[in-house]
Amino acid sequence: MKSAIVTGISGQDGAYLAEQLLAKGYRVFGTYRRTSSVNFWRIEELGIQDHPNLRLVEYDLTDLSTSIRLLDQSEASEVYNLAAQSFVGVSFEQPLTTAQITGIGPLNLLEAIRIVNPAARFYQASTSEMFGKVQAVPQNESTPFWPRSPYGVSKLYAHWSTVNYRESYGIFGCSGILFNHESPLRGREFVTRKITDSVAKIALGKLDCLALGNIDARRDWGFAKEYVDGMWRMLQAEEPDTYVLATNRTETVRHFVELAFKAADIEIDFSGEGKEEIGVDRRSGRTVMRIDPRFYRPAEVDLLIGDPGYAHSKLGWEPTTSLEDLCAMMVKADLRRNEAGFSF
Ligand code: NDP
Ligand code: GDR
Repeated sequence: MKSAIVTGISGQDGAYLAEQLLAKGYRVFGTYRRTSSVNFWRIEELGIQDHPNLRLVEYDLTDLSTSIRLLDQSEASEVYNLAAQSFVGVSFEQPLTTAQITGIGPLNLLEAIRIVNPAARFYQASTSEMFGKVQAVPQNESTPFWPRSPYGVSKLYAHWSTVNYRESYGIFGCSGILFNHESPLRGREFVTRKITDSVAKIALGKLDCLALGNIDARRDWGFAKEYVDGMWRMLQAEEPDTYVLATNRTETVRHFVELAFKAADIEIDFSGEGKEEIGVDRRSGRTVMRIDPRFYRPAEVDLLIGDPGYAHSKLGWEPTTSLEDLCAMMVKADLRRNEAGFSF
């Protein structure tokens, strides 16, 4: 039986990846952080928390000795590093913590692999945020980087560390440059889930209005379940490499707002401009969306659109879920949760 380490199993991608690896017959060592109230709602929602081949391990990415023990005790042949301080907005408030976890953290795992088992294959969760102020449209594996946040800068350090361990020590290190991917398991601080959860609450009469920041930002949004399959494919390839995973379609946050309300059977009209813009429910005339400047960022990534052609040709990877279906799936899940009286 193959063993794999998945760091960050309490997060969106960690939960989906663990589910897929377990279904493929892997023994999975899923890591979580010790906090005062550990929350496993995602793996509970997927129904894998008591799977006999799943072992939950307490772990912090910033700790080298734990990384070494993890590699040693798990005897893992594949290591998926999904753990990170992953929220771009917070990285402006906590740049040093973000650098320590998201930037230097992966180096602990790379060192542990070098020391304990150099044959282990490594996946690093890199990001389209590394393109930041984009230098080409669409972005692919050879587009120059220009990160626009402490998060993006930190991820770039981890990306180059992965490439460097590949070139220096022959470690099978893959960097997946993944564009935004969403799902009903997305954290509520990220814009898509914030929108679908708020829309569900508005539709159920539990909230009056959704407050957002820059709704002109454009993102390339895909379905998380398909992206974690791409991570696995990268580690099964003959050679380690860097790959972009994306849908090659970009839309504004405003468009996602419109789709989400539509999925809850609410038609909205936008009026006003910039920070005065509002969204009005056509039927009731009520304002259901407004701008709150607190959600603006010191520097914005205006436009992301990725070209997944290389991953398609090398790995046979292809996204299939449309943004409309993804958004409807998320709204449906949030309506169900809010009707039942809980929502994580
Ligand atoms: P989440 O924020 O949902 O999950 C992040 C995970 O990292 C959580 O399990 C979190 O644990 C854990 N974590 C945070 N700090 C530490 C630490 N110091 N030690 C160990 N674990 C830690 O992110 P996603 O699942 O959405 O993303 C997975 C990875 O992919 C991240 O690295 C993210 O930056 C990257 N990425 C994500 C994209 C996306 O669109 N989703 C796109 C491109 C890259 P806890 O629950 O305790 O906070
Ligand atoms: P992002 O995702 O920064 O792209 O990082 P997020 O959903 O946070 O923001 C997307 C865009 O929406 C704009 N926005 C808002 N964002 C949030 N969170 N809240 C708001 O109220 C709001 N209003 C407008 C943002 O300014 C931004 O332009 C995600 C994370 O998963 C990263 O870990 C990952 O690396 C990248 O995607 C790819």
